Parts: sequence; C-alpha cells; structure tokens
Amino acid sequence: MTRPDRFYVTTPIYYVNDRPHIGHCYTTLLADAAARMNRLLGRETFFLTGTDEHAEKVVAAAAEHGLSPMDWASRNAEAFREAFAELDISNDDFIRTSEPRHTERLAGYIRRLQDSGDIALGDYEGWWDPSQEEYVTETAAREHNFQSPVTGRPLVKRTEKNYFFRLSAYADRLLAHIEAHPGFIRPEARRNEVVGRIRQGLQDVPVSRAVQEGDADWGVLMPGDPGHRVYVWIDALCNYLTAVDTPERRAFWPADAHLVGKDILWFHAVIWPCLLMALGEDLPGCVYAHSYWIREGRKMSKSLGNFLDMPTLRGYAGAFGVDAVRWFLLTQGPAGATDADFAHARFVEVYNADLANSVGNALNRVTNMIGRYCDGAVPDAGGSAGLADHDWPAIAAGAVERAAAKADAMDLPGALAEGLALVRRVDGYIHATEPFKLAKDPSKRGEVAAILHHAAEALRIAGLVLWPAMPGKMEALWRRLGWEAPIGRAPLSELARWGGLTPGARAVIGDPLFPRADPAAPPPAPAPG
Ligand code: ME8
Repeated sequence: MTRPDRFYVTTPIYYVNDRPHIGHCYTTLLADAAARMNRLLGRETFFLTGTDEHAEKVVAAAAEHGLSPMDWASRNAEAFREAFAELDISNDDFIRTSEPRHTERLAGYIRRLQDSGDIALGDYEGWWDPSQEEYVTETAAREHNFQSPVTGRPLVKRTEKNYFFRLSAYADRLLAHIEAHPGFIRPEARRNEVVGRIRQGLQDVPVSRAVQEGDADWGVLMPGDPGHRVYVWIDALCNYLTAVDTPERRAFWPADAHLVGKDILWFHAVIWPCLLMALGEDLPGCVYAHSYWIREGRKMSKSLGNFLDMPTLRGYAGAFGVDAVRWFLLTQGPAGATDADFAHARFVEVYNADLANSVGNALNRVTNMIGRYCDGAVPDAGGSAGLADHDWPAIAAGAVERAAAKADAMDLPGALAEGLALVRRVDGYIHATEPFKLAKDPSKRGEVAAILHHAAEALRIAGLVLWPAMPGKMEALWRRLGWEAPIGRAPLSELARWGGLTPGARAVIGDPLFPRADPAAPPPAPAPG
C-alpha cells in the first residue's frame, strides 16, 4: 500500500473557532506516530496539519471579540500550533486556509473544474430556517414537522442559485476504486458503511454559498462570479493538495494517509476522491477514520462543557511526562471502530503496567546489573553463553518486521505493541536466566555478561519500535545504554541490525525513566498555558 521511498500523511485541518482538545490532539498524534515510523523506515516523509478558517461562524466569533476575522483566526491558529509543539508533534508544515498559497491554488482548481463542466451553476432547493439563517436537511425538516429544530418557528422552502459539483458522475468509478483497493478506507467496518451509502446513490452537491449583504470578505470567491464564495468544506479539503502543489513538493502527492475522525469520513472518502478524479489527480492511498474519545464514560460535548482540553493534558504531561501522555493516547485511543474512554484510573494503570513496570523497570534492571557485574561497561556478546533457547537476533528482527508491516497497514497501536512485547520478553529472559544468581559464581561471569549484552541490545531495538510514540524517553533510554541513535541518518533496517551497541560504552544508572505512579493519588490539576 505504502510507497517504498515516500510517505505523505495529513490530519484534518481544525476549525479555528474551537480551542484544541484531546480529539484534535489524538488525530494529530496518530499522524505523528505514522510520520515518525516512516521516517524511521527511511522514507522521505511529509506530515501536514493546519487550520480550517473560512467557516462563516469565524466572522461572527471575530465580531463578538471585536477582532477582524483574520486576527481572530491567527490568534486561534496559534493555539493549535502551540498545543502540537507541546505534544512534540513533528509536522513538516502547518497550513492555514487563509494563506495566499492556499487560496490562489484553490481558485485554480475550481476554475479547472468549471472548465471541465464538473462545477456548474444550478438551482438549490431546500428547507430554510429563517430564525437560524441556515438550511435544514430534508430528514431533519420532516423529523421536526417542518419547524425549526432550534426555535420551532416554521421552515420555508427556498430556492437559490448555487454552484454544484457533479458528484453523481463519479459514483461508479469511486466504487470500482474502493473495490480494487481494499485498504483505501480503513478500518474495514467504516469502509462497509461508506460503500453501503454510496450504493444508495450520489447526488450532486452544492459547492458555493451566495454572498450576503454586509459580506465580511472572508472566504474564496467563485472564480468568475463575485456573487458566490467557495463552500468551506471544498475549500478545506483542497488543503491537502495546495500544501504540496509546488515543484519541490509535488512528488509527495498522492497522500498515503489522510487521518480523520469518523465524523468527517464521508467528505474524505467520497467527496474528496471524486473531486480529485474530476481534477485528474491520483487518489490517496488510504483514508483512515478513527472513532471518538469519551471522558470518564461520558460523551464529550460543548453543551456538557466537558471536553478534555489542553490544560488537562498539560497537567498529565507535567505529572507523568509528555511521552506517557502520548503513549496512553496512542495505545489506548479509539483507533478502531469503537470509542475509547479517557479515565484517570485507566491512565495510571496503563502507565504503571507498560511504562513504569515494563520499559522503565527493564532498563533499570539491565543498567544496574551492568553497573554491578560489568563495571558499568556494556559487555560484548561473548559467544553463545547464556543464550539458553533465545535466538535474540531473530526475535528482535521479527518484532521490527512485524511492527513495520503493521505501521504500513496503519495499525499504529499494533506496531507499538510489538515494541512493548519485546521489552517484556527481555524481562522474561532475565527472569528465566537469573544473571543475578549466576553472578555469585565467578566462573559464570562470561555467561552473565552475555545475558546482559543480549538484554541491553534487545532493549535498544525495542526502543526503536517505541520511539515513534515516545521519542524523548527512548532517546534517554539509548543514552543510558551508551548509544546515540542516528535517527533520520540511517534507515530502520540498519539501525535495528543486531549488534548496534558498542561494547565498552558506559551504561548509566540514573533515576527511573518512568517513576511508579500512586493509583490512589488524585488526578493532576489542570495547568493553564
Ligand atoms: O471537522 N475524539 O474540524 P474540527 C476523537 N475543519 N477525535 C475527535 C473528537 C473526539 N471526541 N472530536 C473531534 C473539522 N475529533 C473540519 C475538518 S478537513 C479538510 C476539515 C477530531 O475542528 C477528529 O479528527 O471539527 C475530527 O475529525 C476532527 O477533530 C474534527 O475537527
């Protein structure tokens, strides 16, 4: 599925009217782990995120705050940039749809679609809610007895001129593409939902909104018609292409993975590919829709005011380290077709089990024993003494291979689990071979050294698989084993080759990488920025 030498991954671009919350951070983290994994695999990688700024509600919110739409958007785009920097997100670019590089290229695409007849003026007829100044869908209008779902006032049938995209013309080609590329929409349950809906038929979709009186000059005008602006969703989707539509970046297209939440899958798996077909562009490799985070068993919503926000995440990062937050979100998140719960008790449980008692503990045991029995110098392999039934080079290579295959199939939690399983195997090995007992017998020193060599080397390699989730902590782990990873300078196949540690390098016994957490302690206090 993935190209051998390049990888282009995107997140949705987020509405600037919201403050960043766990949902935005989660999608962006998944993309970050995918980007880091692919850089590690030696692929030239481009990771894009950004903000979606031309929604009409931005104009209203800006006015409420006494700011121009651009100043309001800039202020809030900054909040996303800062949040992602705090989470150690390694995006290569951050696109804002208000930037000229986007608006100008977008106008070019629309013009192409007008020229090909894929976008044309037509009549839009719908149920208009005068009390809310918005259209209500046919289904919602029926459900509410043709009254406003918000105010209960009567809806009116309204017709207006609008530009339409000829979506219906692409239904068959899209279905054929989805069938020919089983990995195009993931996970599979979501693909089946989308296919079912496409089979019910695709209708042409409006892609513009009429310029109203007192228009705030916000949004891209339809080329050749100052009476309409490009609808915000069409504007937003095109960011994935505008960002790389330069001579230097063109080779990154098509995107290998568009990561999105389940709420916006239809736009990405149906409208966007059809727009691309109409433009004559290649289709993305995969649209991956994850499910939702809920909080302590409850749906998060604006009305409940319980979104898990940056101050809360920052509180956790302060108490447990940013990599622990990344680990929890990445491995316990709603990557599949079911929602996931952010519960404090679960966070502590996972932190202790995976990080304090597994990764941290294994490193501590190994470095302590190297300190005690090998004078603090990383021992060499010393023949096959102490290996028992463990073919470590093959075990480690197998873990790396499976992790890479899972990452290519966009199963990032699965890839990371391979790293953790390798660490746990090291623990099991120490438990089984008991070097701390062998060390009491001076004639067994060679065996002890060999065991510790293999344990340390396997930990180093496990660190590579875990690095996309916990870059800071894994770099610390390597330093403790006297190794500095040339990440980005050598592909994983070389980095993970057995025997990377330098015999004689100083192993460092330091503070625990992940100090154990007290499950009885209260959740960390939110930390304002
Ligand atoms: O939809 N759990 O932007 P948006 C997990 N601008 N992820 C969640 C979530 C939750 N509870 N809530 C939101 C838009 N998300 C458009 C996108 S793209 C061309 C335009 C995440 O700010 C998830 O990724 O509303 C979802 O798709 C996204 O936030 C919606 O962000």
